[in-house]
Amino acid sequence: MTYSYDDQNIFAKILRGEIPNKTVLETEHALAFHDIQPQAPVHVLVIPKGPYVCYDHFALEASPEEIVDFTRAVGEVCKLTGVQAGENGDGFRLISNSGENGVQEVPHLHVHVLGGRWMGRMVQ
Ligand code: IU
Repeated sequence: MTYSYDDQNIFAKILRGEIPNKTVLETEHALAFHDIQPQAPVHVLVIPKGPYVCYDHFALEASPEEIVDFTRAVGEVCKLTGVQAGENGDGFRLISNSGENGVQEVPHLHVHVLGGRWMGRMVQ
């Protein structure tokens, strides 16, 4: 499978420092920042620094080091924002819209961390 990465997408520009962001956490392979249109009291986007289009691109082609760093960054963001599910936290929801049917708007992998309110049931 081939993935075509557009380096002019908005998150690529954020990673290059061309557009400001409200950073929550930066690691060797990941950046987390507040979504500009928050859908919940906590709404943070976590992105890998590498040029990965969508979740499957990252999961299938990123190095183990990138995957571990990114996964840990998501966990750290949950703790930093106080929405962790463990340690008596209230919990959160992770979403990664991927591709057309997933209604992905920005073609650089991002995981939404949503919390701070009841998120509702996704499947009835
Ligand atoms: P999606 O999963 O690709 O549909 O989500 C893209 C998100 O990126 C969406 O929640 C936007 O509010 C968010 N976003 C942003 O945080 N900063 C931006 O400059 C742009 C979009 I454009």
